[in-house]
Formats: sequence, C-alpha cells, structure tokens
Amino acid sequence: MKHIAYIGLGGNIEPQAQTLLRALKLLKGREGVSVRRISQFIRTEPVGPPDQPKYTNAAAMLVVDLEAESLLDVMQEIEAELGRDRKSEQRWGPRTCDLDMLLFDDVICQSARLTLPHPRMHERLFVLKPLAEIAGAVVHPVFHKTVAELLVALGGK
Ligand code: A4P
Ligand code: MG
Repeated sequence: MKHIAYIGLGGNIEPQAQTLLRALKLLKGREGVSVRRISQFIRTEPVGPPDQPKYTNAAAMLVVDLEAESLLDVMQEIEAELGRDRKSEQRWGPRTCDLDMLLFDDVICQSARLTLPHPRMHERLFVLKPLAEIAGAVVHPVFHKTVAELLVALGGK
C-alpha cells in the first residue's frame, strides 16, 4: 500500500547542499521510495549549541510502498552512508545529514524508535518554512492546523 511521507533534511557540515542532494538521490534509488516534491534549500540559524555553522534545510514529499518503521530504517541507513556517526555527536550539534520523518499519512504514534508527527516540527521554522512550500495545505493530525497555519503561528510566512 502506498503512503505519503514528508521528511525534513538538514546538515551543517560542508558541502551542505551537495550532501542533501546526495541524500535525495540515495532515497530515489531505494526500492519502494519515490521522491515527488523537493522544497528549496534554505540557510538557517542553528538551533541548539550556538557555536556551530549555519544549516542548510529542506523538505521533501515521498510516496512510499513501505511502512513507517521501514522508511525510518532506510533514512537511518542513508544518514550512515553519508558519514553520520550518531555516537560521536553532540545532541543538536553539527551533523552531515539529519533526516527526520515529519508526517506519515495522518498517523499518530509513539514507539521507542518513532514518534509521528515529528515531536518538534511545529516549533521549528527551519522545518516549517521548507515544508510549507511543498505542503502548505496539509493538516497536522494532532493540532488540526495546516502547515501554513503552523508557520504563521511561529511568526514565519
Ligand atoms: N525518532 C523518533 N521519531 C522520529 C522521527 N519522526 N523521525 C528517533 C526521525 N527519527 C525519529 O534521532 C534520535 C532518534 O529519534 C532516532 O534514533 C530515531 O529512532 P537522531 O536523528 O539520531 O538525533 P538528533 O537528530 O540529534 O536528535 P533530534 O532530537 O531528532 O534532533 P532534531 O530535532 O532533528 O534537531 N538547527 C537548524 N537550523 N537546522 C537543523 O536542521 N537540526 C537539529 C537537530 C538541531 N538544530 C538545527 C537543526
Ligand atoms: Mg533527527
């Protein structure tokens, strides 16, 4: 069965845009994953420890023939392929490529590995800005607001 997933991409180790493009290419190459829309890449101020470089962030719409947990496996494999090593990272510190699953249909869940919708998406401009560009009218299943409304509520446009 096909599902619609929205993901957030972010990284702040050079070459940032090239790494996000590679992540999208690797996603496209995976069985059961089709990348349908990609937002612009935006430069954002880091949230978290202050002495780190700016990030490049983007969002993408996927159509997948996978369940949410399997998509998370794929995303984590791709993060590892791009050189991400979680064990040596600081929480919210520099990373080559972070792939977050923002929405998966209108699934609401909380398991040890996966929380849907992503628990911090509604409080982050670096997530909502690119997401609004490709999914402004999509409704958040917990807050019952569109992505565009969540962005305005945060002071973005
Ligand atoms: N996990 C649970 N739910 C999800 C989900 N919906 N999507 C689990 C992805 N993963 C999910 O993630 C930690 C664990 O969350 C995973 O093992 C997975 O099973 P992680 O990617 O290893 O850790 P993280 O990314 O360091 O932590 P976290 O809390 O996801 O960080 P965020 O919220 O992603 O923040 N500033 C700017 N400007 N731009 C950024 O992109 N990113 C971060 C990271 C901080 N500051 C930033 C940015
Ligand atoms: Mg993450």
